[in-house]
Amino acid sequence: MKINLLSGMAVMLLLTSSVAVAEEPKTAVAEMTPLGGSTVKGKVSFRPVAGSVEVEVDLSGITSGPRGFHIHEKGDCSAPDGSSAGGHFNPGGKAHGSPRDTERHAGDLGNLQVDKDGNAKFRFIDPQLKLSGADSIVGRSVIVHEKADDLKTQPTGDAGGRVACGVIK
Ligand SMILES: [Cu+2]
Repeated sequence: MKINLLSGMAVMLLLTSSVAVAEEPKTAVAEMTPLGGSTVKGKVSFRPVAGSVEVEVDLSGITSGPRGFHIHEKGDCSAPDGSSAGGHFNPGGKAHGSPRDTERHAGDLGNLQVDKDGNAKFRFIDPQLKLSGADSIVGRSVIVHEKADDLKTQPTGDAGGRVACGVIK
């Protein structure tokens, strides 16, 4: 009887610790690969910072000017035009907007800041992204678009085609 009780407690401890590990990924990364004829590649990294998520962008091969980028709902970059990634990740059923709006898709990250050499290297804190739980971005994808996101046209921001895709792992 005593042995059964002890082994039961050990099983419970094991279950508790494995659940905790599964729900708290430390960081996540999307390795970005070009779509179609584009040369856009690099990576986008995510790490938890005080209840928010810090996003670090390190991309190259982008035509100059701001370019829309978002988290899309499916972690599938297999289609040559990136359509397999689906629409913007929008677990809250909200309207498209700016990353600074409260009414926005969770995946609305606005525009890449691109330098004259076609590189985008910058970081920012996003208050709506989650790396764990039901609305986690892990297993979804990051998409870079061919045009700027106007931050208002529904539901895409009129950002045009998709020039790079990476699954968030
Ligand atoms: Cu998009």
